[in-house]
Amino acid sequence: MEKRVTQIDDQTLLRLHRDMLRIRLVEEAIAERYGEQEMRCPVHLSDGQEGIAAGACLALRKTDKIVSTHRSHGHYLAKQGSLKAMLCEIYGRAPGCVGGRGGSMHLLDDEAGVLACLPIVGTSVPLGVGVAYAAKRTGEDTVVMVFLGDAVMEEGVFHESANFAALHSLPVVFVCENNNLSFYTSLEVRQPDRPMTDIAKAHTITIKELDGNDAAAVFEAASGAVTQARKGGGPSFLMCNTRRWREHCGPRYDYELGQMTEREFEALRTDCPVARLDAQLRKAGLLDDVGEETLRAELGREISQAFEFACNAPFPELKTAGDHVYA
Ligand SMILES: Cc1ncc(C[n+]2csc(CCOP(=O)(O)OP(=O)(O)O)c2C)c(N)n1
Repeated sequence: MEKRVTQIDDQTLLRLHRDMLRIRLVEEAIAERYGEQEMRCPVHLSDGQEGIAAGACLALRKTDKIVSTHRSHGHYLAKQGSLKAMLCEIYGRAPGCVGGRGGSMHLLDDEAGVLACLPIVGTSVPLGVGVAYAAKRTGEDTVVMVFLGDAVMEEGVFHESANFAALHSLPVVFVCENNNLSFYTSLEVRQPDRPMTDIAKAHTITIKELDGNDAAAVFEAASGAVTQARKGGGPSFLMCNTRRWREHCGPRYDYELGQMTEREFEALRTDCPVARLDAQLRKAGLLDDVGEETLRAELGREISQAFEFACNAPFPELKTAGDHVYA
């Protein structure tokens, strides 16, 4: 068996691979069934970005908390949110994690530490910082991980919150998924001559820029940031570079919309976080064809059962339509 370079133990590498593959298969199944028109909410899929969700969340304890964005499925699943509750939510069914009223962009799972997923760009940041502030004031041993897209750096609330987190040395880890795009506008157009790490540096936060398609690297960086936060060392900002494969919102691939050529898309796909770790595990003798088939079959069973559960679950009762409405 060949020796690996990474310091991460074998079980952790296998777990990272499993978590990424699970996210990929769930989202592929969503994309495949989306055209049936039974899921009536918008979906922002994250194929190509799974390394960040899996690597960052694995650095957390169950009691730690995350706040996510509109592109949230990967974070929710990596933090062990319930798959059945997530699919019921996307199908608008009563056992959904917010009773079938919120859809894909409003997932939460208290028990797993998924506090909220929020569709308004930038709002994951003040919410997470507020929770970290509360944890610090009450002496609770909790680290809060805040996921944000690169477009959030262009919202004033990021800067106010990051400044506050630094001033109060809060136990928070900002994980920026830099997929280079806000809808279809690239960073080169939005922020010419202004590297985002420089923007974050202004808040005197510990900063690390890394390859988001390397789940092991994300895990290592996130573990360091979480340890620092837990010890009272204050916030970190991890800028994880990646690319999304599908359209901004919906099941199609970007080349199908003419946003890139098929050739460019194929080039993007050669840097797949799942395939990368897969190859590494095989090289190290930790995974082979049989192992991979067994894993895919096991995940496939779990996923089809969860879809079946969601598709057969009841819709919320009409008489509850006014519940939780404060107006
Ligand atoms: C405050 C606000 N402005 C605009 C939008 C519309 N909007 C939805 S997603 C999005 C782009 C977000 O880009 P980014 O945060 O980088 O995440 P990505 O979609 O690339 O994962 C925008 C502008 C919004 N939801 N909220």
